[in-house]
Amino acid sequence: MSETRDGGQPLFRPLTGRQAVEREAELPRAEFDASVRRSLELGLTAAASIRDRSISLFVRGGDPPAFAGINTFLKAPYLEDARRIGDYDVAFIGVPLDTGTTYRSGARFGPQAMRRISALYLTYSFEMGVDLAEAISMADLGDVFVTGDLEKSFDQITRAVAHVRGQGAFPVVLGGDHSIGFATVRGIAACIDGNVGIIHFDRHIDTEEVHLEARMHTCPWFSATQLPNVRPQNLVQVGIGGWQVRRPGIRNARTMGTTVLTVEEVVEDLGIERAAEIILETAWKGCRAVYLSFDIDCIDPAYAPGTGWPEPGGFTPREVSKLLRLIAREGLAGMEVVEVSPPYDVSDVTALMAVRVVADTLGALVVAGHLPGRARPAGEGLAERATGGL
Ligand SMILES: [Mn+2]
Repeated sequence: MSETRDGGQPLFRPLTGRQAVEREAELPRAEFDASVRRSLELGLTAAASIRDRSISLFVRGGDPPAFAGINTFLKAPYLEDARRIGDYDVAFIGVPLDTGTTYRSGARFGPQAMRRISALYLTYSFEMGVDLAEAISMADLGDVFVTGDLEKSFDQITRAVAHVRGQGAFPVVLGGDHSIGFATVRGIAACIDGNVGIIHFDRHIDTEEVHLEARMHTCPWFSATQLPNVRPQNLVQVGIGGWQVRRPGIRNARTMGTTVLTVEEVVEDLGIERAAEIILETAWKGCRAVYLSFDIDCIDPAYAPGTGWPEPGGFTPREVSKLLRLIAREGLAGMEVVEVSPPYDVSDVTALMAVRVVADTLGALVVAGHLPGRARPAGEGLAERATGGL
């Protein structure tokens, strides 16, 4: 906007949307071009009548219709050979487990639903001015082989996350119910030579020792903060409140000394920017790395109804996006999105929001320069030793 009324100062600052439109021209497209070449090679050339010769015969890459092709998360290549995950910056890991639920189940279908609806997303964010496919290499590792036994499934998840992180890739875990939070943190913590903080978004406190005789989805943070390098004073619980926060968990949180922020406190009392500062200061204090555990039920059920324990009064999607952008600026060691329960979802809106949480976080990590960036290698079998050879 250079027009002025009197030839003096511009009347308006340039509009954010206009700036974003201009900035798109600066983004590379080398990876996209390579994807087109690859799709023409592996997927064969199109029929003679097709004028756009970047279209292939079989969908293998490029810019196909969103509804075509085999679903992976954000169209990342499916990595069949898990030994090669160290070749990538980011690994998507499905954990289809919901035997830790205590009311509405269905989160075992979360990874499927998130992969399917992620077909709607491009890898480019207009406002952030980033194209994930150009900036970082991503692979979909498929799902962890979970079992009917919760504890054995935890061992599988820990081993999977430690493998990915130990190979230097950034793990993005697609849950699954929240019981997996203990197992994922155990995998991350095994790879970090120092303390690990946790930023936990949720309407529920999830700090019970056991519930229904097992470490259910009401329990992950009690066990996680018993790990040698994970301390309750670095656990920040964001969005807790309402009529579903079980009192045994509150008693434990009081003893443990976790930091708890309510929705109103974040949005109205502190404001999102000040809240983000407090969250970061608490999680990072004395730590080498911070893990993000995002329960989709921290978002109001108006926007995210497809979940195990919907609790009215949660965050709006825009509030969450802003918080995530601020938090990711300091870097993360990995992340998970849990409690998406597709059988209770409406028009895939909950799964859609869960994908947005991942995309926003990855975009912010790229903008802040934390991705690409090789994870500090676990080295000398640190992960293997620390997980007790799980
Ligand atoms: Mn919850």
